[in-house]
Amino acid sequence: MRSMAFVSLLCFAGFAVAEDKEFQGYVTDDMCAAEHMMEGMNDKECADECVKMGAVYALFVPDDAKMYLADDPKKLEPHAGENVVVTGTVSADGKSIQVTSIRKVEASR
Ligand SMILES: [Cu+2]
Repeated sequence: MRSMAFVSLLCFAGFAVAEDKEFQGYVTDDMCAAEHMMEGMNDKECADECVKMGAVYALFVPDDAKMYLADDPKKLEPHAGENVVVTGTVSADGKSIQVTSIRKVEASR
């Protein structure tokens, strides 16, 4: 009987955790978002430069026409300018993603 109670407790905890979602988009910075403004630079160079000037890496998701910040922008840094799928959960305010994993994808914009 005791073990039964333990198992049902575990199940309950499982439901309380927000579900991971996949976000397909590309890594940019929060200053440029969807469009990079600096001429003569590719997306990665622009994002890197913007971050040097105080921006943070962010994920732009074209399907949502929305930009998300990451819980830790450093997780996005190695993927600057790349198309990626980020797995994670959205924060309560909907502005940032608690990143579980990031994988690079070949995708057309
Ligand atoms: Cu930029």
